[in-house]
Amino acid sequence: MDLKTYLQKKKILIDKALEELLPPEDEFPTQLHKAMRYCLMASGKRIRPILALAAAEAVGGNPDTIIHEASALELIHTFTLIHDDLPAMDDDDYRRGILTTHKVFGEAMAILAGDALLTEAFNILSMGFKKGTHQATHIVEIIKVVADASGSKGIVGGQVADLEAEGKMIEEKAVEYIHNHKTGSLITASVILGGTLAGGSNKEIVHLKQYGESIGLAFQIKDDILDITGSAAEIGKKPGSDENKKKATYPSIVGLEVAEKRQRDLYQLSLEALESFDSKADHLREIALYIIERSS
Ligand code: GRG
Repeated sequence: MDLKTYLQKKKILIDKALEELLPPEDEFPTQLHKAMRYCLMASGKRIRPILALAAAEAVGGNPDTIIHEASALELIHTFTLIHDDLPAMDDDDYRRGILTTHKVFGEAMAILAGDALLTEAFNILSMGFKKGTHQATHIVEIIKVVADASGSKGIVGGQVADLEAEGKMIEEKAVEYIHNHKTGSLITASVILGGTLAGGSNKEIVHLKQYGESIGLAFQIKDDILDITGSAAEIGKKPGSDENKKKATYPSIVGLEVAEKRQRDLYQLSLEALESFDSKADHLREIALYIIERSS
């Protein structure tokens, strides 16, 4: 199966799980449930859940057994998008090709929909114990990994550094901190989650973490590049917004050419991290290439 088909098939599985996991729109409080579904069910690549499934495969596990936990990652990711777009943060009007959640439902409801997605994600992560689908130790481990990736030393820390860097000329190391935290941490957590739930060894998890860190940084560098080179149809929002907001991005600090070289180097590093894995890790290898070559 080529990667395009693989990504499409996995996206269908994740979309189906998300549909089942979220409260229906007509359940009270209906405005909240509508707002939670609005951005979540819009077209997203679902790359974080797919990475979790591919990591489960890489350690010889059955990805079908971790669909719910993988989908929880998409709830967290969507929550960060909704809050990132708020007037108090990046103040964006479009996301995933549609108006942002606060533009449609108002700011208060967008904040609350994000809050509810985040808390529901941890609820879903804990469910495997009650259902008896996963070992309690694995569930506790992944909850810690995802909580660490989300908090002040993860996404929130990266977002704060990102907001503080607006309009400033900062060092490459500082942009790397922003990218590794606001974006890389959840991507790394995704592969650790998949590997852990599928019973990967400590050594395998260490290598998956290295892989995640490389592709996580590469993913945000590509995001920066697409904001310059992509079209609105491809990226689902207005291009050039980083420059307009004077965001500290990789290309703005080191130039487009160096940024492109850096992501190719990170791709190589991600392959090296997977050297001890056999062909079961091929989807992870192919996804790493997709990350630096994608156009959306
Ligand atoms: C996690 C507690 C907690 C708070 C969040 C708002 C915030 C704090 C952080 C913002 C983080 C953020 C939005 C980072 C950008 C990540 C990124 C590259 C988004 C685009 O991801 P894609 O390309 O988008 O995977 P799709 O739409 O395909 O899912």
